[in-house]
Amino acid sequence: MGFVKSLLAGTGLALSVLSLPVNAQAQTWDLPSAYAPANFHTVNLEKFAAGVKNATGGKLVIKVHSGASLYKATEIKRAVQTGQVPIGEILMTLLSNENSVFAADGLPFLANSYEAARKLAAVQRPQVEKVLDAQGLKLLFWVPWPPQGLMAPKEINGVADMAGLNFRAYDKHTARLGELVKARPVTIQAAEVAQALATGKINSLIASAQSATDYKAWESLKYFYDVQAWLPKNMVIVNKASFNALDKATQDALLAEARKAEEAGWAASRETAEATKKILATNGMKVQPGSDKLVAELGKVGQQMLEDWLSEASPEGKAVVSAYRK
Ligand code: PCA
Repeated sequence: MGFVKSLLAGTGLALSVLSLPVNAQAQTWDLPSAYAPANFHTVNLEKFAAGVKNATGGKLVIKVHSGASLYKATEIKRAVQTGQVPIGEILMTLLSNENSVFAADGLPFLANSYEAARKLAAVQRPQVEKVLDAQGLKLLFWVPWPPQGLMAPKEINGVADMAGLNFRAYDKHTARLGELVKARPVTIQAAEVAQALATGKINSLIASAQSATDYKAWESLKYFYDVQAWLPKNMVIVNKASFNALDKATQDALLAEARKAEEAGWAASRETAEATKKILATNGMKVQPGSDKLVAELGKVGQQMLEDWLSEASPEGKAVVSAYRK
């Protein structure tokens, strides 16, 4: 190229005349995410990125920025929507203020197994796609977290035992749950939880065994109750303008890889649920199912939350729950 450049230097011709058409140029897309590098969601994103690179012959390269290193968990949606980044991963329930349809999978005990989560996802998808579309966004794929369990520093035999605990919440639902059990909810996103546990700012939380592993919860908490309360989803969204700017072959490759990542992600979630519970136990946590009393009482709290949520839910949110119940 140096020779060509020096030839051109004398002619006044711009070098860009010789470069490839825009569509054929390689593009790099930054993908912000909020969870730890070893978290199965992040691992799945890396595989998705590798698949896209491979399928497009390197024309589209996705660079994953995990651990909220590029944007905070709560900022990723806006960053994608405003085109600061073309693509991102976000815990969907964090968007409940925009439309309650985003939080239907964060309701305790509405859908609390992988089978139920699949059924909920199937009815939630068209409604979520509709809302995202109106915002200039497109859902590429979504993957559930493993079932949510309760972690505490002491034995919890019923919700009364949760009263007064410094309870970490990650969204509106978990904050409400904390209130209803008379704990002291404080909302903290994943990247800051390990420190909040270490300093005692929080001493209880509801999250997956995967997250408990990311947080090394065993360093301060002894009990993990596998109450399997719900399976919230992370979704990968793309800015529609960025997507539309891709050539057709690249779009198709991206969508095909997204479908693969969704399948692989659901399978990985199931495996991770079991594997990470073992990690907790190996590190000394008491991993056990919740007592019948605890599960029944949490179920009651969930029932109340569902009723409250339905009374204010958006039409899309209501449609999801009624379709799910059919
Ligand atoms: N972990 C995420 C949300 C759901 C989960 O299992 C968190 O701790 O923020």
